Amino acid sequence: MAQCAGTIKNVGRSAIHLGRRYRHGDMAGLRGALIVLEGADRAGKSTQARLLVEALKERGYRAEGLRFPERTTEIGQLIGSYLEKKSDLEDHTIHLLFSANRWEQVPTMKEKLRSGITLVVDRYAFSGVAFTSCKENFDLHWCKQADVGLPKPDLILFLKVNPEVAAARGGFGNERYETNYFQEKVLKRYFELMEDKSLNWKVIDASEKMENVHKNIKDLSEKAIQDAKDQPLGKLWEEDP
Ligand code: NYM
Ligand code: MG
Repeated sequence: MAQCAGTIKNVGRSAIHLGRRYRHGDMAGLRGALIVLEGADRAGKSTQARLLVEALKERGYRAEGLRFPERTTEIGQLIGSYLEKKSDLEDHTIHLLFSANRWEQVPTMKEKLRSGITLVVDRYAFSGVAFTSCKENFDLHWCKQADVGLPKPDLILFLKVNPEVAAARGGFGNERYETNYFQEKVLKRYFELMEDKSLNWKVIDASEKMENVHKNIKDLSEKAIQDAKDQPLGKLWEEDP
């Protein structure tokens, strides 16, 4: 009898568990959302990405964070050494390595999205294009080509921070590109990329208090998860406007 009661209790519990999982995706074959954070250095991308993953998990979603460049892979180590100025690489070459560093993660990303996991990505192809296209003799069109066909983000959060607030957050590090002059050029490129209305860009005022920025990001992300769950995953820049 005791055993029987126990069984009933367990059945009840797993039904609740299944109900919860069903609501948030994977049991019905519903996919997770691909959410990207972009913005200049010191905009708070990494902090907000971490807070977002934690908040989504707390609310019962399956969510994981990733970042580009992913410096731990072999390609990522070449990139890391370039950014730290320990090595020099020809400009097209490093651009293509940044892109390859994304492509090498694509099978894992697709698998996770398919299984219902929402991915929160700290920088993506938009960083790749915004940074390289600031170099002499590079244009946006060429810079986009290597990333055409990557999984298309369901939401791109652009963290916009005014220069005074960014300055108050501390100085730049010593990596390549970490100068005011370069970053200002990068921002202009981001704004050009944001004109592409086939992508779901949202500009976030990241000069506000961390908690307010977080709430804003969390609300937009939950909506994106709901909207994406029964839509096929798109391909980035396949139909170039
Ligand atoms: N960066 C990042 C690029 O130039 N191209 C890319 O494709 C990506 C993903 O690397 N200054 C630049 C932007 C950053 C630097 O990024 C390292 P982080 O988020 O500081 O690790
Ligand atoms: Mg940095």
